[in-house]
Amino acid sequence: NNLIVEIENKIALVTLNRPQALNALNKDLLDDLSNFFTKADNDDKIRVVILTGSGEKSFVAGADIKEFANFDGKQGEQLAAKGQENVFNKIENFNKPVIAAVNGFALGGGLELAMACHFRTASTNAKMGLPEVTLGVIPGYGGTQRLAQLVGKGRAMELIMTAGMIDAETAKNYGLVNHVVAQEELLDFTKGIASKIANNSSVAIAKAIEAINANFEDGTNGYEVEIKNFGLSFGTEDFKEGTTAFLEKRKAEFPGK
Ligand code: DAK
Repeated sequence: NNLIVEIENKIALVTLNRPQALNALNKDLLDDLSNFFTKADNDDKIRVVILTGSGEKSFVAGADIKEFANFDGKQGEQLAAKGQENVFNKIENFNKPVIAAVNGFALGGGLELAMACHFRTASTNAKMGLPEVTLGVIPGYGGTQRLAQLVGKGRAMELIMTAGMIDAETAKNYGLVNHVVAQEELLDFTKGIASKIANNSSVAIAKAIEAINANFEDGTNGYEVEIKNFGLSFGTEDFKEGTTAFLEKRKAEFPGK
């Protein structure tokens, strides 16, 4: 019940569903997310994933404070490593596009989850921030890294140090979200983007995700990954279909192979 998954037209709408705690991330919800992505990887019915929060108030209001309040240093470090590997990095490196539809508060671990997605849309009421230092901790699910990548080092420093919250328009100006729309339009708007993506070559998209992410990996030359993946694209059925359809002046029907 922590996760509601609805699949339609090759788009999986995944709703984080703990409304009593503003969808805060507890262990069960993180496990469910991890399991969902493991299964979705091999599910041909899914080409794009949209993550959103239940209710009208919150995407995810952070990690569940009740749960982590009693952790010690060792547990904190282990759980950060496990969470980053099983959920946040898994989403970032997922070979199908993952879009966060930020429908309200995205705080702490909630903003970290949205930032692990490939890009973000937001409703006008959305509020984003990393308030960890008000609790005496720092972001532990990749927030110090991804916020600086997305908005620049100076803005990330200020947001994390002040624990400030920014509204959706500011987030768009910062490049943290790509689009801001009215709340009642958010899901349809985001599904519209997802269906454009779903009509394109899923094989090519997977290779593009890998190449774009390579720029942010230590010790990896993104240009080399691009060259390799560019070459690999030529052997695919999607490439044959895409180029043939263009030459035959018809819309491509990609097999996704
Ligand atoms: N955890 C648990 N419960 C939460 C919660 C959270 N993060 N956020 C909200 N809730 C609960 C509230 O306690 C309240 O429950 P009841 O009292 O009704 O039982 C219910 O949701 C409704 O919230 P409010 O009554 O507070 O609603 P308001 O509209 O008045 O305020 C708010 C909305 C979002 C401004 C407020 O709820 C708020 O400030 N929430 C906490 C925001 C926050 O500080 N989040 C945590 C950031 S730190 C880790 C890795 C990462 C992290 C931790 C550990 N490890 C690897 C171990 C990350 C840490 C963070 O995310």
